[in-house]
Amino acid sequence: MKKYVLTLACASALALASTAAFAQQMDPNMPGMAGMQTTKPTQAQGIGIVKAIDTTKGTITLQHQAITAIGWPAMTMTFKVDPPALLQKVKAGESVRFTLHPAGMASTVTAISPAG
Ligand SMILES: [Cu+2]
Repeated sequence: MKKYVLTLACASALALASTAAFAQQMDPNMPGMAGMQTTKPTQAQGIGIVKAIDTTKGTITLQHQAITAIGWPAMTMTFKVDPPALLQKVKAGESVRFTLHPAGMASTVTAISPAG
């Protein structure tokens, strides 16, 4: 009698374990799986100093601080500005806050204003 109960308990433990393993391996729609995907931010905020403005090309050269949201170190680089009219709002030598649409070296400044 006692042996029968033990065997039964063992069998259900095995059944439970294999069901759990199956669910983990086979269900890609589990909430846990979706949460593991990292989403890239579509915009990031930066702070920097205007080094140069080119209204003909519609570009701005910024010596920007690190932008941790997208893993960028501090550096000086030239950005396309969209819309180009944003270039009227700032001057070379000025400290600015800006919004970036991150796309590596093709990143675009989509908003900019004097940091004051
Ligand atoms: Cu940069």
